[in-house]
Parts: sequence; C-alpha cells; structure tokens
Amino acid sequence: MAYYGPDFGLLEQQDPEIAQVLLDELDRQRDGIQLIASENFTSPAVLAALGSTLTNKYAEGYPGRRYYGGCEVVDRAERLAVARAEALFGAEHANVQPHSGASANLAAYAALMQPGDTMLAMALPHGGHLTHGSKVNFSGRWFDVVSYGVRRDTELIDYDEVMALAIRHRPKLIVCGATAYPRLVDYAAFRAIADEAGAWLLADAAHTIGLMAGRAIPSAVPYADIVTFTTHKALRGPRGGGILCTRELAGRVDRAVYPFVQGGPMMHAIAAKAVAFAEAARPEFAEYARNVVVNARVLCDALADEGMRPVSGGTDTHLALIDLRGLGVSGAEAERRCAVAGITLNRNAIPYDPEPPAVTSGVRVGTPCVTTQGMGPQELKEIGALVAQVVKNPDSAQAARERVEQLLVIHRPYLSEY
Ligand code: DSN
Repeated sequence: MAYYGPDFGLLEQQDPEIAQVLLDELDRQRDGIQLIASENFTSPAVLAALGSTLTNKYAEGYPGRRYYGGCEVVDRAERLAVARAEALFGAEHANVQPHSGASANLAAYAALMQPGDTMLAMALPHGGHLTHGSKVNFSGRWFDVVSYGVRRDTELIDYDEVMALAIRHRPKLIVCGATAYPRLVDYAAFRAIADEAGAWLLADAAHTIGLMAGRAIPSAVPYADIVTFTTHKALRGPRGGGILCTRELAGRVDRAVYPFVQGGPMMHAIAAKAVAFAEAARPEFAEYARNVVVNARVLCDALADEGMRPVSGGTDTHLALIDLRGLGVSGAEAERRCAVAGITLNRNAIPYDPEPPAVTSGVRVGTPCVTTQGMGPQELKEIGALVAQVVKNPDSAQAARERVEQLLVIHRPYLSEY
C-alpha cells in the first residue's frame, strides 16, 4: 500500500492533474533537505487516518453531546485523542478540535477576553506570531495589544520589561511563546508576572509542543492557564491545533472552540491527532525530541563557525535564527540561493531588523524534518557548512546540490516500503 492511501491509482485515473501534484510534492519533499522549523514528516499511520472516511462525518458538539446522529463511532476517535493528549501532557483538560494554531489562539482569547480588552504578547518582528496582536490579524484589530520584545544587546526576552508592562497596562491576558525565538521561555517567570498583574497566562507552544511531549524541554502546562499548540510541527502529527487548560477553564474553552469559533470538527484530523499523540508517548519519540535539540545546536554551531551569526548566540530548541547582515546577503536572497542547492529554509525577520518582512536580514532553520529522516550531528554539521557555502557563494550551488543528493540517498523520507 502506498503511503498516500489505497486509492491513489483511482485518483490517477480520475484526476491526473491532482495526482501529479501529489507525486511532485512527494518528490520535492524527498529530494531536498527540509529545514523549515515548523514542518515535519508525519508517519504513514497518521496519513492513513487523515485520508480516511472519517472526513465524511459531521459531528458538531462533543462526544456524547453531538448535534448529529451517527456520531457514536467518531466519538471514540475524539475520546481517544482527548485522553491521549491529557495523559501525554499531564493536562487537566484537552480540546482537540481546533483546525490550526491560529484557530486555537482565537478560541483561547474568546474564552478569556472580550473585544477591547488588553493583552500583552510578543511582537511579531521579535519572534511572536501573527495572532499575538499583529495589526493585520484579528488579534491586533479586536484587542488592545501591548507588545514586548527581546533586548537589543542579549536578544533575549527581558522579563523585567514584561513585568513593568504588565504592571503598567494590567492586561487581561499575557501570551508567551513564539515562532522564531531560539531560547527556552521561562514559564515560571511568566507565571509570576501574570500573578502579579492579575492576568491569565496563555502559552502558545505551537512550535515547542513536540519537544515538551518528548520531555526534551520543560513543559508549559504546570504554569499556564491555557496552552495552545499545533500538531504538525515537532509533534509530527497531522496539520491541526489543540488546547490544553485547567479544569477551571475547561467549559469556557470548549464553548469557545465550538460553537463560538468553529462548526463541525474534522474527525479525520482528530483521529490522526490521536495517532500522533500515541506515537509521541513512546520512548522512541522522547529520543527523537532530544535529537532534534542536539541537531539544532550542531547546525547552529556549524553556521556560526562560518560567520553566520545566531541571534541570541545559540539555541535551546529545535530552531536557530541567523543574522546575515555580516555577509551582506538578505534573508530572501539566502532563501533563494539555498533553494537552488536543494535546501529549503525560510527568510525571517531578526529582532530590530532594518529590512522589510518580505526581504529580512535573517533566515530561520530547524531540525524536526532532518531528525525524522534519521540525520544526526555529523550530517547537521555538514548541512551547516553547505548552507554557508551556498549563501556566501551562489556559484557553488550545483556542487552543494550533488552533496545534498548523496545525503538523501541514505536519509530519504517516505521510502518505498511506505
Ligand atoms: N507559520 C508558522 C511558522 O512557520 O512558524 C507559525 O504559524
């Protein structure tokens, strides 16, 4: 059986154009080195659950309390997903229905705030997320947003600044967690600040939830009132979101997800989330999560050795943010040069970036994908050298591409056995 489902032959017959898209994307994923920090390769079991007939079922509501008949089977999938998420993260309550991390944040905000309320969150250009109060997002339009960032000198979160802002503005909600912050977030410090200011604390763990699941970094769950997350990044599940919260907030969170923010849950995605939670509870996943962090450190050091400066001086997580200003190459140009060599990464603003978001002075690299492929420190050291080589000298892209292909002979994702 092919990994993409038993009916691929049928799809090829009925819709060759889309079938070709699937094949081409499979080739693209297999034939390059994927360093996008927010991506991963799900397991064939997750893909099987995703490509299933559970997609046919409407199930508005929650298990045992649906607004449609015929939900007794899909109820089992959601109950399993919830129980597995609660056990995996040691959470009092889990909601597995959010379609994405952004939907999870929208629901979490709806559970805790009214439009016009004040929230304190990390600024997008300093590593926060669109939903942390960006003006172009619902969060920036509907709430009164106060932003914190990182210090110019250390490029680390300034907890004294966060405390001062919290005391001055008395936000209803404080959001911690980021998409491009390579260091650990001090959840205990944020808890103390939230308690001092009388605010709720939300940890957006979209990026790091997989590392928390594998116990490779400290968990936000004991500190935050609500933890939002995605299931498709280091956690290696299907594309989707989720929310963990205290027992006290369970009802508010559930009502905010449905019926406030979403209608029918995607039962095929929920089944796939359940598969991913079970996979993440295995000892092999803990080893994987630890290796993701080790690999990120090795990659970061290899880039630093080549004069590519890591923001904040290094990483504690799955990603590194690299300041390219010393090389005189923009993030956008570095992304293009790496693409020619078969290395996929993304341009990314660095703190206090003088360039606009479409150009940027940095790139973000992450190791969830390459670690899933079984690569280790030796390969990551070499990948760091290859990235540096092509960023500095685009003429070397062809030679780098050949070396990328050699690495992939041994480490291809989705091999033929799938
Ligand atoms: N777009 C995701 C990322 O790449 O970090 C965050 O939502």
